[in-house]
Amino acid sequence: MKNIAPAISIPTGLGDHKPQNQAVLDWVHEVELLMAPENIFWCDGSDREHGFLLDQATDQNVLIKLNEQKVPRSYLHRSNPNDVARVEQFTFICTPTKEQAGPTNNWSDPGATYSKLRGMLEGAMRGRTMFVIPYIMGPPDSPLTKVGFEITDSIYVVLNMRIMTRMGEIALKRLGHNPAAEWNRGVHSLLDVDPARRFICHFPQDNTIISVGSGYGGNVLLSKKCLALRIGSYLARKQGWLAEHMLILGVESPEGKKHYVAAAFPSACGKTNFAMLVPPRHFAGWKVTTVGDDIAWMQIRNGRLFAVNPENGYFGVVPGTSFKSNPNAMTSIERDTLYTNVALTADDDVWWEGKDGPPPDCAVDWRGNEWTPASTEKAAHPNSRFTAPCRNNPVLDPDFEKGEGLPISAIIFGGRRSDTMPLVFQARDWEHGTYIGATMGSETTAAATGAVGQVRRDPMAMLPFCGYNMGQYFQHWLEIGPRLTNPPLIFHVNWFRKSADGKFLWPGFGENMRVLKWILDRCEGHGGGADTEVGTIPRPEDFDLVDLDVTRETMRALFSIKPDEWKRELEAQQKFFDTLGEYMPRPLIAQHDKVAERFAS
Ligand code: OXD
Ligand code: MN
Repeated sequence: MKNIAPAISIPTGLGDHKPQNQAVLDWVHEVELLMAPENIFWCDGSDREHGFLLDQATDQNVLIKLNEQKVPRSYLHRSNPNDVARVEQFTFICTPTKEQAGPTNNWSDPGATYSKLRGMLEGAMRGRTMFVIPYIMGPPDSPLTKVGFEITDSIYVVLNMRIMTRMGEIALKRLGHNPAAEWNRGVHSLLDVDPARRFICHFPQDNTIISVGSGYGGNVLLSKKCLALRIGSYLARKQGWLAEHMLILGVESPEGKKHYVAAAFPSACGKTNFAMLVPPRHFAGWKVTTVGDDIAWMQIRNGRLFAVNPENGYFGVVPGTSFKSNPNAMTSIERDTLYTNVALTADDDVWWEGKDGPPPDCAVDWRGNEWTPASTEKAAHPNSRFTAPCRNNPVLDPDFEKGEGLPISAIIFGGRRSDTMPLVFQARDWEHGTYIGATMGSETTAAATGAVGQVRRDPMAMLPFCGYNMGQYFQHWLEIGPRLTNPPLIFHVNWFRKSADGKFLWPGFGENMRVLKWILDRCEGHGGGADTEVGTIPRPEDFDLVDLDVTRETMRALFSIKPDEWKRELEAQQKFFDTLGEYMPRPLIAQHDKVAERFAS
């Protein structure tokens, strides 16, 4: 069988940057003995190393160099067509007992799983180069920052990790010599990219991740979903902080008053767009800045929640991204970007469905086949991605790297719901807000394999990412509340409600500023609202519609709370709570019952 990741030959002076920490050296040696690579490349994160690896990746056809004039320093990668999204069915939490992983996770026994994976990894890197990537998650000087090492045989992973994390020397410095220091062990091998031998396994008690058989970012950039969320959430509970699937944005009024907001939406539901929002003309003088677009780590300081973005890059969904929908993302990806599974034009530019302007007359689609506008297939895969550095974002928050984090005034939960959920409503308090997050539902998207468009419970957008029992995760949230003397206010939004004829009722994108403005008014104590069965909604006079082409009737539809829809919603919530059995915290059941009572009375 053809080796899909042939070894590179390593020039002197590169690939030899070992740490001083004996625990890391011992672990790498152990993995080397198991996987028998041809050689080992210790990454240092330098520019010289970067240039060398890019040359190797293009020589091996892992990357295609794009037009230097149109997209400088950028490349296209085509994945194996069987490997285009996260695989939740093959993702495991390997805790000592099944209960510790809880019913929302796939569980497998740690001992048996280590043996199975060891069998698969034995000799897996024969004829390949084993890359060792040291990295940190979090700003360089933050108390929340974590060190990780990822071993991989994929040069594509190395080049992505260089964008997504702070990689190389900086991690060795942070780790130091202490062999007992906390650090994450990540092992990844492409094996033969066979879905039958694809497993993403987490061992929270050992701070270890083993991922095999995939090259897709969400499965193999172990810093992201695996460390920052699954292992991260486990560590967060143990250590008293929060690891969440949330964007973080800053919003500043024309008078210079600034707030930070964190928002949890499921995968491919617009976190990147919201984090880079451009306020419409009516909001001249308002500024929205991005701290993060996917993950928030939050700690309590002086009774407030402070958030950092542990990442250093964006791994975003490409289709639909345009100067109209997200100009800041477009600027972020016009250079220094790795594209995965988009189309290639005749002049070596990239194209995707939803990009500005007309489609090209002909292109090569994401599978490498000829494509024209008459083709029935999509040119770009619906989950095609960009990997781009945060520093490319023209609205990157100036305090993006502030180690202590940024104070969070509001937390927003939101799903993709064609019906039931109003445009926005506010929770009464932290406990009610925790209930709203815990009962979030959303229609599934192409970010994970499986059917698209089906409503499923996705509590706090963490269903695929919580590294332990979801009931205990809810309890952890409940316990954070009383520790906050100045808690963020909690809201729920839904940009995706549709009319009876299937059209979106709300324009979304920049116009979401109007919802954000009401949220800020509430945070500052001067926004009005009306109490409903589910929470507080803005009254017509509380919500700024000036210069917006949305009728009062549409607004009524956007805010309508229909008892028959809510009956179904409450039943679905109850059914989900039931699955958590004895781990389901009583206060959240009581919150559910209170809403049900309000509809009954
Ligand atoms: C992501 C995801 O890639 O949530 O961020 O799938
Ligand atoms: Mn995500």
